[in-house]
Amino acid sequence: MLNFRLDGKIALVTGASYGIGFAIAKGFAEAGATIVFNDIKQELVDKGLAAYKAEGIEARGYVCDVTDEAAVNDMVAKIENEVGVIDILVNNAGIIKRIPMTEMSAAEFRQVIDVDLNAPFIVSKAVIPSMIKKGHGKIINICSMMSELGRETVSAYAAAKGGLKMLTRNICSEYGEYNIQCNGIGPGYIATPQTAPLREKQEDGSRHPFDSFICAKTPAGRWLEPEELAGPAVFLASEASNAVNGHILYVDGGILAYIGKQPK
Ligand code: NAP
Ligand code: GCO
Repeated sequence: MLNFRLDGKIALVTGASYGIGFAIAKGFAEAGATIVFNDIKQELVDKGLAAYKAEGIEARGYVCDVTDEAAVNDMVAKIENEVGVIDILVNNAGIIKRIPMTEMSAAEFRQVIDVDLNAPFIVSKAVIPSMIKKGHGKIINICSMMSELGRETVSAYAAAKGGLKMLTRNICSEYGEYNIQCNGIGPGYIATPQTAPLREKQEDGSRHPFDSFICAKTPAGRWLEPEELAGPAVFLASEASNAVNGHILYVDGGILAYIGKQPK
């Protein structure tokens, strides 16, 4: 039976107080799931709880740094006690540092790898044993254009998101036999606070050069909205995608298919 619904499912979306994580969690709630999220600070969790409430969603929020293995294990145990076994995990929490590689310290590089690559390993590792016992599970890793492409100033981010693509394939390879599907979503350029510096107007009121660059690289000629990731995420979280495993679904408005706008 074709089933895109998530009724009765418990979904943990990391770093989901706002932005892409929030939009995906909202989509899951509309499809019937119970929403659990975490963020790194209490003020972000409070902001998230208020935002979910305003949408009529009864979400549970936890303060947890996803790079801290002990804290993640504690949070997952609490969720299992207070809400139930996690059916769907979205590894969404992430950071970016836009610094030319030769000016970046090794500590800064490691910090990006820690949040964007090591943390999805830590959180996935924490939820997989209960998914195995329950007989199913869905893990969705939020990858990037930078899982495929390079660009100036994002060496650590590209290394982490490229690694996350391969972690996705490996979780699929290792746990597919337990009816666990692990896929990635590779968002294009999404209008969130993370990308706000790339869209800021110049002092003279003109568009940021990066803004024009991205619109020229996207067939639709625009930035995408976080809500546009919800449909693909619901699909990958639902039984309708049970045969899709180890796949990276690029939701990029066609950037990877396009050579870019021709000069006039
Ligand atoms: P974002 O600014 O990257 O927000 C993600 C959330 O994760 C924030 O609430 C952030 O808190 C939190 N976070 C950071 N470090 C954490 C940690 N150690 N533990 C727990 N939470 C932590 O927002 P976004 O743009 O919505 O991005 C979400 C994901 O999509 C990221 O993985 C990002 O790399 C990816 N992505 C974004 C785009 C885009 O165009 N926006 C495109 C492709 C992929 P703070 O606010 O304190 O940092
Ligand atoms: C950048 C980074 C991100 C992008 C995203 C693309 O170019 O600065 O790649 O900010 O928004 O990850 O998928």
